[in-house]
Amino acid sequence: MVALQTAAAAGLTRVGLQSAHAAEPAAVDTAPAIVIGSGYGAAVAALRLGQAGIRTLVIEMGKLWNTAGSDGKVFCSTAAPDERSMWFRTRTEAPLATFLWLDVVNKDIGLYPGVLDRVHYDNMSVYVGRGVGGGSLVNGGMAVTPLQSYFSEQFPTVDATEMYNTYFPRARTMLGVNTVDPTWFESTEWYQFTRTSRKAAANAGLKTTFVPNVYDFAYMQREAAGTATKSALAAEVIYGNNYGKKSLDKTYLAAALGTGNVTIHTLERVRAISRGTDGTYTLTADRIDTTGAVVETKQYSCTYLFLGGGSLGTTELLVRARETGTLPALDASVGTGWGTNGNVMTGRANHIWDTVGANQSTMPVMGIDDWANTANPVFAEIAPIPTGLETWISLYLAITKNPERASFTYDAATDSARLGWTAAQSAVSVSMAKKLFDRINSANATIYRYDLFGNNKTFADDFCYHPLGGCVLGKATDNYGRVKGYPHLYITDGSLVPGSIGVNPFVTITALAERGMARILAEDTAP
Ligand code: FAE
Repeated sequence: MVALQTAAAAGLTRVGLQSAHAAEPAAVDTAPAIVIGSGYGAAVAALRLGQAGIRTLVIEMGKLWNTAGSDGKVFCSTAAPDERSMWFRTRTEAPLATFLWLDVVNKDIGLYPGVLDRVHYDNMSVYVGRGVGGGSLVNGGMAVTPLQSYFSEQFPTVDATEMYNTYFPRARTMLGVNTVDPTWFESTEWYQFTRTSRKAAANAGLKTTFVPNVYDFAYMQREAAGTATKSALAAEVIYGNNYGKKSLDKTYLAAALGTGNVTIHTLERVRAISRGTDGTYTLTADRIDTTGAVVETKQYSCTYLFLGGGSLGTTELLVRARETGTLPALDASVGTGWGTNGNVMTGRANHIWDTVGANQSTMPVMGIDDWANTANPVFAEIAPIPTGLETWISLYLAITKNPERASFTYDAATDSARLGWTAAQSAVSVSMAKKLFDRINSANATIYRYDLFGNNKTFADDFCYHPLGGCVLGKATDNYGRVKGYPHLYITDGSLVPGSIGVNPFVTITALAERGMARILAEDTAP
């Protein structure tokens, strides 16, 4: 952590123990191991490689988020977004398009490598984090372990007992998972919105459950008491949290740098991967400045290459490598098995007496758990709308058991991956979510909100927070993430998860990466 802060203060784009001490560190073009990306899967890889004494270079396309802007804050809030909010945009693209049909949510901003990206494909756009820590910088921190039975359904070749006894607990400990104090939850104004949604669900005979989080709830209680600077209680979340949240830069990545073997290069986007006749991998990466201009094209080489660019990033790199012939032997399943985790967002209008409170914590702590309903399995996170005003809105991010999957194909004209997701595939998620929320509306005599998602839509069916798959475990890779056809090439991120996991996914991604790294370090890197 010290290394992260020192390096950021010096304005460096290379972060590590060595670089923290030197103004102009020597270029590291060759490393035994390279990790692409710095989200969950990448961070696990970096730490475990560093601990194994293997010199490792992490290449991240986003910024290191540790330097305060002119307002004294590293990140901006959802209430006042500026250029730090979004990845090279001139206007924010928040999940809620409008409020009361008014265009008051989104704001014009300057072009900058901001922390949240919304990647647009036909019929689906995907929110992802950009920066050292990947999605952990922008997400809601919900740290949910999936039902063992559904995990086994999705990963039939993985030893679930070992996952639940060893790797899930290891991931939760490392991530700093904790739970809200139930007594405080029942009394605080900051979770009135959750209690109102719980009551509406209970009226429909639906079960709710507390969900753990990586936001430090002791810190949040101090925020509420006025003794700590507010973050979750100051509308900070999707554009980053200045305090309280244990994002990866404070957990896995800080520990990785602490090994002394890991260096992070930022604002460098890997675009090509090839393999030499000696079996080493060569990468081409574009280094950008904060205007987005490519200021240098760099070559790297390594013996062990770990892909942690996330479902979109890793899959695009491999689809491009296969189709342009730089890694021609990649399996035909690379690019397939992609899904949205059944994501769909919706809002309900409560009665005037069912207030949700002007003050809302940005960290969700409860879900409506109807996953056991085999006719229509849904797990719906009770989400905040932290506007500082009473809105009477109950917002939800539903995770449905949508079986639809799509594939990525390589588009030579744009040198990028295209996603073949259709509107009909989103309609499957909507129909499942609608059954659940129709039940809640009918039990409470309430209706949907029409003013939030544009075009009078009641369900946001065109974006997701949980991109999963593209390089599915056991298909594109062996049972541990080793890429088929290419020795010493590994995947550690959400692209391994086959499109659905039934809950918010980062604990699963982290635990699977822990499992893969344990096996790979034991078997593949011995001298
Ligand atoms: P990810 O965290 O996306 O990291 C990939 C990293 O690689 C990023 O930093 C990229 O910038 C970088 N990268 C990609 N391509 C390249 C390249 N070519 N060269 C260099 N760098 C590259 O991957 N999940 C939960 O479990 N609980 C939640 O409460 C939750 N809330 C969410 C809220 C929002 C708004 C969003 C967007 C997501 C949320 N998620 C949540 C999803 C979660 O953050 C996501 O599943 C994980 O971050 C995925 O982890 P990966 O390691 O796959």
